[in-house]
Amino acid sequence: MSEPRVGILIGSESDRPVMQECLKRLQDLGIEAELLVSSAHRNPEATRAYARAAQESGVRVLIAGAGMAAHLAGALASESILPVIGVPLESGPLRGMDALLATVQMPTGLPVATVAIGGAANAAILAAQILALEDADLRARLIAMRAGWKAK
Ligand code: RP5
Repeated sequence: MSEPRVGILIGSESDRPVMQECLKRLQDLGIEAELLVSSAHRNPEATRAYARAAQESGVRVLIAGAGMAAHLAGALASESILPVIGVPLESGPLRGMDALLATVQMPTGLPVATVAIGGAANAAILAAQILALEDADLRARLIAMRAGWKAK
């Protein structure tokens, strides 16, 4: 197996069921990916170390899924020049609105491409589209995927 091209981090084990869909979509498109739990708040050192080492280890896109005070995507963006996609997750009394605002409202210069609350599938597809800029086979698979939707 080759090195993962997409690194997916989640803030808690409780985020795994939703973000598993992101991993599955990537794998269905033939993209090597890994999904790890690493909280920006509860394990900041490991999160920082992952972000700093990601590009060197072959990762080309980072995806972060977190709920509530969701700073995981922003933490990755602050430590890496790789594109970062944020997935705000529904969790707690505000049901994802808190995570949406925490993820999307990044300061100028440190963007996080934020998808919808619970948008794990779109995060995977956006990551695939970024990788497809340099990968004609993947581009063909994405076009075929869209054609399949049209047929449905
Ligand atoms: C966030 O708080 C996590 O990303 C999760 O969405 C939420 C709840 O975490 P747990 O209390 O289930 O660990 O940090």
